[in-house]
Amino acid sequence: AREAIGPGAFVLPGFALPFADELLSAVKAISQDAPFRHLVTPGGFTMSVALTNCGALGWTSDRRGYRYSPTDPDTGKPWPAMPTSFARLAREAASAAGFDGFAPDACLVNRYAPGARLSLHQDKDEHDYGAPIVSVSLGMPAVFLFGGHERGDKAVRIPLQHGDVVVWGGEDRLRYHGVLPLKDQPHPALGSLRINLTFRKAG
Ligand code: MD5
Ligand code: FE
Repeated sequence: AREAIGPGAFVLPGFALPFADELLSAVKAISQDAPFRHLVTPGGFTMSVALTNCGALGWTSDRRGYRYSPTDPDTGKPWPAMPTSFARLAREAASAAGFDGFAPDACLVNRYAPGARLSLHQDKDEHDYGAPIVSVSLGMPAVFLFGGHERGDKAVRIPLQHGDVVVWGGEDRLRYHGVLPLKDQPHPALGSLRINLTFRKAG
């Protein structure tokens, strides 16, 4: 099933469910190599969401700005490789939403504890806005905010469950979006956590 939430934005309910256990064990291995951390924004705020990455490029932030980096600034090592199962799932989801040939080079792994939130923002640090973004939700449910092209545009609330996949591209690629503060609704697979994988073509 595929539900349009914009001209180039689609929810694929449960698309990742068959792969959820495999995805979560891979996330555990990734975070042993590249631990989750709370990044500081250029404005000096510490993010409530904890982040790590896998793939050739990883997103990072500090007082100097936001950027993609081939290495983990905490360890100086390359980010863990993107598991082939991740890249395959992202490509298949993109294709199911009408974007063929998606080849992500970055996977951001966001970890939410109860109360963590992501305020409205645009994803603008990638080179090529022609490629879509694929997002996979695991663990606790969340409410995703899907806004417009201006920060003040009205945002619609989209509930996301364990296993749901969202794909954004085309004219929806640069819409403002965010995540409401997470409620504590423990999930059998992950307890009081939510993990979100976002696949991008960053380079
Ligand atoms: C999350 N993550 O649930 C969200 C969902 C992020 C981020 O926003 O930047 O890590 S991914 C949502 C997304 C990505 C790109 C474009 C749009 C939404 N959009 O146009 O709405 O952790
Ligand atoms: Fe984002």
